[in-house]
Amino acid sequence: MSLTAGQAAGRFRTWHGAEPEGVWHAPGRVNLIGEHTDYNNGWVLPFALDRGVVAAASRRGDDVLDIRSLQSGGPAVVPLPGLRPGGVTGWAAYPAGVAWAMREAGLPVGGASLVIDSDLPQGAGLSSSAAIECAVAIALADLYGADVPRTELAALARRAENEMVGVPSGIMDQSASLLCEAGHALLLDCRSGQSTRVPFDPAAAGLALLVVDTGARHALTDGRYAQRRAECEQAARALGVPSLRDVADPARTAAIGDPVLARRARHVVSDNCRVLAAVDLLGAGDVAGLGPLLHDSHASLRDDFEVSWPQADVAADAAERGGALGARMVGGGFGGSVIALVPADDAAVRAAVRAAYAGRGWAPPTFLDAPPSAGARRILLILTPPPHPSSPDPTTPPKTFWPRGSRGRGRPRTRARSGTWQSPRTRRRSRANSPICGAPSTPSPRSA
Ligand code: GAF
Repeated sequence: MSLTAGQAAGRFRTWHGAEPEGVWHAPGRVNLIGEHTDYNNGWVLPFALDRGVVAAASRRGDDVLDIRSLQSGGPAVVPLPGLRPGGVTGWAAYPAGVAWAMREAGLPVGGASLVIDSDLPQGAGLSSSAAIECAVAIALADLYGADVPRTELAALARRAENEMVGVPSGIMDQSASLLCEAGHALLLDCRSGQSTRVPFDPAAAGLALLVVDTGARHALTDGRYAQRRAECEQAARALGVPSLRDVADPARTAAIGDPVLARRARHVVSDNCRVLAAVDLLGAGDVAGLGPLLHDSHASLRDDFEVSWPQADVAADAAERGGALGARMVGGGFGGSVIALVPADDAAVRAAVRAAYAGRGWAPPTFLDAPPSAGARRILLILTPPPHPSSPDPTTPPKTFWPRGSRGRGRPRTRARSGTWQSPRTRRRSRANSPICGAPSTPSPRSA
């Protein structure tokens, strides 16, 4: 983690003339597999990055959010009373939307001064928006003693994105940021909300997950993500099911008359199958077995769901030619990053991708290591009560926040409702809602 609590706290001191009450960190995510399945009530398997967003924060007594970002300028000054969707636009809609959603849910959240710093590239498909939302959510929850379970905090952060920002995203990114644990991926059933930690240690298998930031930027606000979501809903209606999660066999999607909708559905159904196959492989200790699943997922996103982009196709193909066991685009698509399962010594993979880019006259891509890392947490508690002039009462420590800090510095008291991983056989027995997956949808030709 290149971000430090000290840096954010230092900037807070400069801008606000006082110590923050604390500093919180929320990570970005990589989704190992299961793309565009979350809003279809399906399964996803993300893990947290060691990069993310920090929020240095203090309460204010005036019901105003003063939000500053080292990346986006500011400040944005947002009065909370009367705040409605549409009331804030641009980057400040993410943190303001979180405060709005928490208050809408009846949580005792008031004004705050927030300084936000990030070491996640924006628009790289690594969930930089959700990391902002989640850092602000845990900061406000801790500051105001809102003892809300992490799963509910994820739902509120998603509501902020859906209603204040206007992106109809699923629940994956916020859940990953808030619920993931180091050394694990998170199997999330997006219908029941149940989450299961799945041990994921590529290094123990002599492997690593490499992120290739392709340099092409995406924005979920441009309407194409929403269009895919609408197409999935149409496809489910055509099949007479509540959601595409309810389709077990990718072959069944051929019954949809519209060929575009049929392909969209085939991607979702087959990627759901790939998530469950990936979990079984990890349970059997076969990390290398993920390679073909990544390859097939990319082909499906490229050919059936049509959310890939030229740099992703070139990077995924070059990575595999350079020795990756499998590679695929990650996130919503139309720009962003590719992940590749690579040998621990990945020099040949990086060289192959660089060469493919150079051959097309493209600027070189950026590579990021992606060790499965910890979820959102408080990383600094300032033990001296803040003498902030606008605090409700600078002489009185907050009743809920400080006692909690004195009980333990580690994780906030709110706990993820996640289970532990079971053996594939046990889990298969208990997976009442699982589809019985058919053969992979499309054996995939590589891109040229
Ligand atoms: C974006 C969305 F925010 C997620 O909810 C998910 O749909 C993803 O795209 C695609 O899997 O990150």
